[in-house]
Amino acid sequence: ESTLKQVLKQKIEAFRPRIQKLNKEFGEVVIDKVNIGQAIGGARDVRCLVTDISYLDPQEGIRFRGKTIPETFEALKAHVVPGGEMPTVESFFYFLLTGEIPTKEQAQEVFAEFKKREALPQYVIDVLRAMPRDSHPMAMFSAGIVTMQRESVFAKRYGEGNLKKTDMWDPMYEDAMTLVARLPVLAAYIYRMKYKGDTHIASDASLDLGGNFAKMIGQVKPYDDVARMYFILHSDHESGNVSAHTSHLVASALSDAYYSYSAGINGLAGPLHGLANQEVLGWIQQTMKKLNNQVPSKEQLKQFLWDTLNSGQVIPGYGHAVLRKTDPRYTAQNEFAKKHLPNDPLFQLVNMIYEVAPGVLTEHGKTKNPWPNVDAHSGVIQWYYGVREWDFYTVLFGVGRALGVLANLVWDRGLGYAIERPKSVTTEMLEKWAHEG
Ligand code: CMX
Repeated sequence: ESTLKQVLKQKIEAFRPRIQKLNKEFGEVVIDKVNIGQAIGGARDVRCLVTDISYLDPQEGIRFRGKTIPETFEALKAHVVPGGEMPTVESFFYFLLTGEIPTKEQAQEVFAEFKKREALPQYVIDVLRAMPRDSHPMAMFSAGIVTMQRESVFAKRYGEGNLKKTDMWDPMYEDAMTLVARLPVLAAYIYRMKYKGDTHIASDASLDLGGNFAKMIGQVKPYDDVARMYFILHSDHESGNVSAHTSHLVASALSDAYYSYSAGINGLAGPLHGLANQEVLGWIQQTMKKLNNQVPSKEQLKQFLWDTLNSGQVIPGYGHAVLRKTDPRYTAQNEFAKKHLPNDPLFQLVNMIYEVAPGVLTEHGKTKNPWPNVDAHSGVIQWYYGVREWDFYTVLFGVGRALGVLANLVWDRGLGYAIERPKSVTTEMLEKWAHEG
């Protein structure tokens, strides 16, 4: 049994009494109340989910296991791949799951586990190949994931009829490890099949998850660091966002990781969520096209932003349901780009949008947050390195998001979280309560 699994077992067992005590002794303590606006408005800000993997502060942005993004990278310094600047996904996943920084040996074990599990079964390839080639890569990604459900260790153990509730995290962990290991291979297969003439590059047993993904899609250094950075930055954003919440909700019915994450991917594919990074690039390209590929002046850019808003569209990559400041995931990518692609015209345009859009959005007066989110930056770095098939960008998000979602699902089972079942009311009831004040 791997060290990670043993550490996890200890941690889960030590943590479980905290949840049981809260639930049993303090279950009636009120932590929030819900108003009509929230019932109609997507449950915005209602505190009714619990996770210890990450926390999103509206001002400061995400913390993974209590650490900001720069603190996380600093803490994982020993796991930076030689010659690069980003830590391995393997070490980060250990950290997300346990809250501890792994030793070199512990990270090496995760690496070896992933290698053992990563091979994409032929039947998945057959299913992908049977889909119309113009299917969106997110539809292929989701289908690929759910196709592997037949291998779920959780479903099998549950079906045997003697799986104790306190042991459920164990097969969930097994499924999570296999899924995380296979997702980059699945994503790379889709990429090469759809966009690179159906030519494929074999997995390299010597490379870490990020480096191997880069190689499999046909990229060279420093794209391996781009891959590691992307997967880490996109991993987790607490539990209420659509992809994380959908996965948690589906898993709460004791559906396995394959069913749950495939569902989460379907949510990530929406333009208000993960698809925004594809939309950003589309928007930028459109803007450049109108100007015969010249970088616009600030005045022209202002006009394009207003045209977009006036036609009833959102400015993709701007605004957020929780954040009220610039997303530190945007900042982390901006710093990387400043170092590696300072003179790239699209990067310069991204920076110019950052100077102009918050003012326009503030004047427009609707959004509660005029600042950029993670998606405002991701596409531009991909484009620079030659990953120009922008409908693939959300798949990259999905490979990364799996790290957070699956870590959460393991803990959900470990702590025995209940099936989700919020209560609905009728409009008539709302009107009655509105009338009564
Ligand atoms: N451009 C124009 N209008 C915007 C806007 C933007 N970028 N962001 C919010 N608004 C509008 C909303 O559409 C809403 O308008 P209505 O009252 O007409 O419905 C109003 O401002 C208030 O919205 P809000 O409370 O500020 O934001 P929400 O929590 O409802 O929505 C989000 C959050 C992200 C969906 C929204 O900001 C948005 O659509 N942004 C653009 C798409 C995007 O970048 N999504 C990616 C988010 C990160 C991710 O999940 O990947």
